[in-house]
Amino acid sequence: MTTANFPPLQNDLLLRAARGEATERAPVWVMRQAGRYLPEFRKVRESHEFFEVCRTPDLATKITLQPVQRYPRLLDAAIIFSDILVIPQAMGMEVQMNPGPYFPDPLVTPEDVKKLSPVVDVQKELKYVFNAITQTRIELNGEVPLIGFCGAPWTLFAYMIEGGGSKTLQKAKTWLFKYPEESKALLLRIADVCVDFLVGQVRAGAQLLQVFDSWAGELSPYDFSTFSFPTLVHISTNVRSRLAAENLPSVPMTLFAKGANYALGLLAEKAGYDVLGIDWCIDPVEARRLVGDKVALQGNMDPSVLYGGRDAIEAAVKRMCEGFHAGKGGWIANLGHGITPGVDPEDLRWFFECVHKYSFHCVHV
Ligand code: 1CP
Repeated sequence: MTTANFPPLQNDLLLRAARGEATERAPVWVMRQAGRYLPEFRKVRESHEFFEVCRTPDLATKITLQPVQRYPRLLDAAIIFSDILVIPQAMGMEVQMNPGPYFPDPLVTPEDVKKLSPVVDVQKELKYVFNAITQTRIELNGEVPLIGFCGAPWTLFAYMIEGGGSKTLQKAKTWLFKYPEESKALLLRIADVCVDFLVGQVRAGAQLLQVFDSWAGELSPYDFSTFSFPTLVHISTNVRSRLAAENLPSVPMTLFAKGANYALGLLAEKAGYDVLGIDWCIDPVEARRLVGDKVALQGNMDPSVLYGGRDAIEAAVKRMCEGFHAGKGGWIANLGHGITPGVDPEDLRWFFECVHKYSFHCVHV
């Protein structure tokens, strides 16, 4: 099966909004939509380890499709079930999930970079993701587009050095400030793997690509522009040129630099992405003012509103729709970060219904 003979796409709202085009309503999906809040997800996880699911295309496909099947005609995208940490694994590091990410042997000093594989054959190491994407794309049968993704170099660098999640990122920041040149070299090395991985995902059937820089907000504006931003540009530039050179579809690209609202102007102007994801710490009107009409926006309801009941959800969605509609440019409705465990799946359904109801006049011409 090649990209050319996948089943035809029946719902292109996401792709049109990502390109800044007019849409009859805002497309909607949520980050981590195939996750622990879903009983059918937890059921699969009872008998399969997290990375086993990622590495088994039948299971990854099944889980990717769960929210699409639960919310027919309400959801406008699927995102392949995987994790950002498959890149450190492909680079030769061991990563466990118990229940958060844990690296038994993190990078402590720049000497440890020698422990990484000198050359990463992404096509081989991450073939299981490519196979899952192709299988999912076939089984989706064109119902909604499929999103591929990777972690941004700064966020992956932080995990590889911290050895897991961290509140302060003390170890990763020690690297930045004590070994800036070695840090930049490692960040670029990760960025090159990201490029191969994203291009491979399009080759396998991904129709939009999202880069997650979940820890961008931990950096000062200066450090973000010094350490993270150049790698994000490296990724967008090289992915686009490689897609063109290989005659692959020129899919839209989204950057979610969580917490980097201070950098929205710079990102819209110079990062080379079609869509910028935003968290809930910035008002949509202000975000649109900062980015102008250069990019589409994605976001941004606080995921915790989903714990607040139907009235709270409806009021927040209405406000969000009004905010994003106030300006020109495409908008993809989403949460401002991943959906959290414990949300009632029926409350998420209500979120989708409210987006459909309040964004119906989302026409920017
Ligand atoms: O046991 C489980 O099932 C754990 C929960 C879980 C899930 C559902 C993890 C562990 N990863 C995932 C899937 C996942 N991760 C997806 C799948 C597609 C989707 O439905 O959205 C995606 C896109 C990710 C991306 C990811 N993983 C990010 C970036 C987005 C974000 O939330 O900021 C990050 C930071 C990770 C690392 C990670 N993986 C899992 C957890 C619990 C974490 C975060 C841990 C931490 O706080 O440091």
